[in-house]
Amino acid sequence: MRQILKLTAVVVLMMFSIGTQAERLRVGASAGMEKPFGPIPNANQLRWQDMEMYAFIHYSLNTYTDQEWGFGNEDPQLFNPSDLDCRQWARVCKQAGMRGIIFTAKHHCGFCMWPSAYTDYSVKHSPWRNGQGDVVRELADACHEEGLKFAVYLSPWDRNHPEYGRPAYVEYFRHQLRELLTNYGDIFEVWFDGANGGDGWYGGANEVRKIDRTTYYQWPETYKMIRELQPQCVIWNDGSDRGDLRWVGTEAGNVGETNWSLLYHDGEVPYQMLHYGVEDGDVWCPGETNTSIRPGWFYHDAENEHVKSLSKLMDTYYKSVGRNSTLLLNFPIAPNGRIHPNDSLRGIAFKKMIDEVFVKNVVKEIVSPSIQGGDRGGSFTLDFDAPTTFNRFLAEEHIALGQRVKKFSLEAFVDGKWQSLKDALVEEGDGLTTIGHRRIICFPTVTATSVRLTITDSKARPLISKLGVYQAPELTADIPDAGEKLSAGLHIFFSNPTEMMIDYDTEQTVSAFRYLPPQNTKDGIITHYTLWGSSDWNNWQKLASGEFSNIVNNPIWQTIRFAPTKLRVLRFVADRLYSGTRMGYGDVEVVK
Ligand code: FUL
Repeated sequence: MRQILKLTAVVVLMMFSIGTQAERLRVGASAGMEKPFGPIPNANQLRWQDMEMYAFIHYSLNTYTDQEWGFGNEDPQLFNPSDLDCRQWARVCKQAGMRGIIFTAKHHCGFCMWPSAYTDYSVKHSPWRNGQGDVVRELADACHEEGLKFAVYLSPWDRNHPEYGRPAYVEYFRHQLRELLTNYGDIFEVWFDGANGGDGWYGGANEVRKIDRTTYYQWPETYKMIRELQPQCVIWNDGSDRGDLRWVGTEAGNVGETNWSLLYHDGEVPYQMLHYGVEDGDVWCPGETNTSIRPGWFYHDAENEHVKSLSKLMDTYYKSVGRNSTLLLNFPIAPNGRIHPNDSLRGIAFKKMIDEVFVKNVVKEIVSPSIQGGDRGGSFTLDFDAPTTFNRFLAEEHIALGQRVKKFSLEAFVDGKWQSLKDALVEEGDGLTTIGHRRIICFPTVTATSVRLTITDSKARPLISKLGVYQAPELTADIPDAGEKLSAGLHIFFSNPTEMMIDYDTEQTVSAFRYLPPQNTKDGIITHYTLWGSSDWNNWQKLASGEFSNIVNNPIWQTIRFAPTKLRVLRFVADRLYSGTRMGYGDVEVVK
């Protein structure tokens, strides 16, 4: 806990009034006399929150089948990377500013990246290292060598296992978890994805299996085992039984600008609660923002030119770490067993940019500022010697004693007048609500002689542990998020609410069809499709059919490839919609 100095604001102001362009001062009063207010984080949660950024690594048989979700019957013989190098992964992640790695030890397809004693569906039955390899071991060792923490993703949904959906599978799942938590050193987090699409191979049954995700896995028993085996580990949970952290309701890379680290202990956790937390929640359950450095979670050649731009990554940083969350950034592994250079270069540039703004380019930072005011608010002014230019403001609360601040305002003293600043990254309101572990406010560059933070509403006496002002370079997006619709030039019509037709005047040779689901609603998202082609409107040839894996949580472009075919009409049929009765689309593209 930080040293307390009971100073009046006047003294504090005098102490740092000799301003230079880059200064860090330790002043003010803070938490020493205070008692916790409301739910507070435990030691594991505090340590985890301080990690700020850590990596996800998605790697499995999907890497070799160009899929996002395997069905469970993919051949282990496909797993034979020529150049698998976990040290390269760890080095890249470290240089990208990640403090740890969470690895997909088992994804939904059920293939185990370690030689589990409980199944044959693992690296043990692959040609890689003659079946003697263990990716989990190699990565755990590499993390250790690089000083990174290590964690595992173990998918509860298993599309390979014959007993999935029955009690025997839950026992199998726990055996696997025990192996991972016993044999690979310290594990900082366990990640149990909530996806359960229903259908799968299931030992050859090839059917749909539905489970009740609130009761089937018997999480309390499993949590008990985790606490025993890894007392320092935090448990990720997407909403059913309360873990130590929560999903933020989207994989797009942003949490709500109002982000309480609280939830209710019981009951369902709808999107609103995942995304914004719950102001009067009764348990500490902070948000973890997970997103991928490229559109998919697994590697796809077709996405090599779509690695997120630096401005997109910075935007993600501000909307995750800058909104009282941690950032879990995914790096997929390419088929050769390494992180692709496009991803590693961008990841490293991302970290450089963060340092550029928040380490090198400090206009002013104050540790433990003394807020002048009453029990529910107060203000603090940072003065500069000379007019100073900045566009970022940072505030941190002493969360060990609770998240308290509900609302604040921010002003800059420009040309003799106080001018209100607001968060430029929010669409509605000023975005100046909770603070929590860290809140970063982005606004257009101002040149001012002072900046003033006023806490206008707080659950209890605000305990601010740090304030900072920075100047970030303006970035332009090199990959636009929105642009001309590719479908604009197509002749599209609907023969019924779930059937889209695309008609050409003459025959075309087509080799792929791309579908972007609706971006602002889940209604109409197609999860299963069939694609037909015809040259005469009478004879239809089936070009492809299948599932758009993970499209609901990650509504990105989906590509359906097929042998080049001559056709005049394409018929795209929604066999299953996520919700609603009409197929929706953000855009479509026909690739010739
Ligand atoms: C999702 C999964 O279905 C994806 O495949 C991925 O693992 C992501 C992190 O979580 O919900």
